[in-house]
Amino acid sequence: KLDDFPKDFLWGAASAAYQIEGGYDADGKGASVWDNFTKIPGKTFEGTNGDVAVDHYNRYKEDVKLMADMGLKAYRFSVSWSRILPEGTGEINEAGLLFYENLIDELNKNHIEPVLTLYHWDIPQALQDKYNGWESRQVIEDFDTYARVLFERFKDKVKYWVSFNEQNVFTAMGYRWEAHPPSIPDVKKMFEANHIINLANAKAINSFHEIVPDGMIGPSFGYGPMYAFDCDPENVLAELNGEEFQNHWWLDVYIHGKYPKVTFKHLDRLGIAPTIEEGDLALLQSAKPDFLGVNYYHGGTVRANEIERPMEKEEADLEKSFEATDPYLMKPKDEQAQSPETMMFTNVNNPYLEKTAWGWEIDPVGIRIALRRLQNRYDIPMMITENGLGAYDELTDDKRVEDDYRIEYLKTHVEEIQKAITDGVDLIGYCAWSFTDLLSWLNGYKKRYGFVYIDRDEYSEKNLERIPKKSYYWYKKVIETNGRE
Ligand code: BGP
Repeated sequence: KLDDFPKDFLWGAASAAYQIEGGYDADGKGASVWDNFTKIPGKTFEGTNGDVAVDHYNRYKEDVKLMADMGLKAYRFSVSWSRILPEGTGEINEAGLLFYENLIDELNKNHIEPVLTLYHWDIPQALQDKYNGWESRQVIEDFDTYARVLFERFKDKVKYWVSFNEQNVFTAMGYRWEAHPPSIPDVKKMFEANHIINLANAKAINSFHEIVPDGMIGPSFGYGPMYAFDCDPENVLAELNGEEFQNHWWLDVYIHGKYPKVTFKHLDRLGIAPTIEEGDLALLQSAKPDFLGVNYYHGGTVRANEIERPMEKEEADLEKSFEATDPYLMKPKDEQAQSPETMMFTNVNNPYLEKTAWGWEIDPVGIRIALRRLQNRYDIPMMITENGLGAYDELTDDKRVEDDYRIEYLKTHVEEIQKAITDGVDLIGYCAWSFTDLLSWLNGYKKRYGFVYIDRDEYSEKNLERIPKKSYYWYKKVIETNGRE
């Protein structure tokens, strides 16, 4: 028999500033790196951008009304740094703060718990220009200043805060796969910038505990559990390597303030380990998050690297079939100069799992495995801060979206988290990605995730009408019955 969901479980939905707001230069906002990146020819995704996005900046009241009608208990959104500090530092833009204050007030009025993300990938362009953004230690100070402005302003209105969204993803996309700004393929820089972000995260968490002692803060990590291809001990070892390299490399730092030894040594041998200065480890160890945000989409399956052991034919086929057009799924290329995975593991297809239209594995049991592994290793309260299905939704002539596939996806994941809770996992909430359709970073507007359809496409904003999908009514029921449906 399954345990009930906790009484005050936070049934939520999530979003990010650049993906929904629009108003890219409204009311004194400065440019972020994403405002510019999507306009570089050849870098644009379907030639579209977030200038208008789904116009949440002007329509937030309508959106919150839809959330309230649904009975949503929590709403995760991110603040655009350059709306608050157009130059990244210095002058505060009151109009920017006011936008978020109005949004937060509207949420609170409707008994929807705001979950505020400080950083969802949109560093001010001014700081990128000034000192290459996350590559400079100056950003630690500047990020802290920005975070403190928000802590001070919203300390009585917001209890749950997320520091960084998917640090693992935006550093890899930005410094390896050339898919995000600053689009510099240089793994040494990636590990250096990543270390600086760790320090910025720790410093901001310490400031938070000083200013908002009753609140809760944590990073949201993009976690994918690693599976061994089979029980060949070499492959099990590869799984161990994959789990450490892809996951513990960040999580151990967040929770314990230290880098896992095997990966550090490995990177050191390759000459790409981050530079640890005096005082760094003390800072990392001083900051403990209050919860861990977990973004879960899929895991990964690995086998021993070919260098260690030649592949069987069947495995070679599986490996060959692991080719993806989505850079999120790219595996290290041979020609990639310093591929740090070399000697550690090789990604292969999981023959047991179906995939989405974008090649992402659909693996509901994986969310239970994820929560169990994280509970076991870190023993900290967790919140699922993202989970959802990207699909090509069709609007019928009478304006309905019959997204039964999304219901099926979410339902099976919710069932698995209930099992995880029954197992003993300390889970405080579940935020589906996303509330409305929005801009997918690499896929434009046609990869839809929302409970609410937005009538726009890549090139035309049409009327941006909001149309609740079938899944909207399904989730409303889930919330009403606290997960029983
Ligand atoms: C996560 C991001 C989200 C969101 C989601 C879906 O990595 O934190 O911002 O975009 O993935 O990704 P995509 O839009 O690429 O399908």
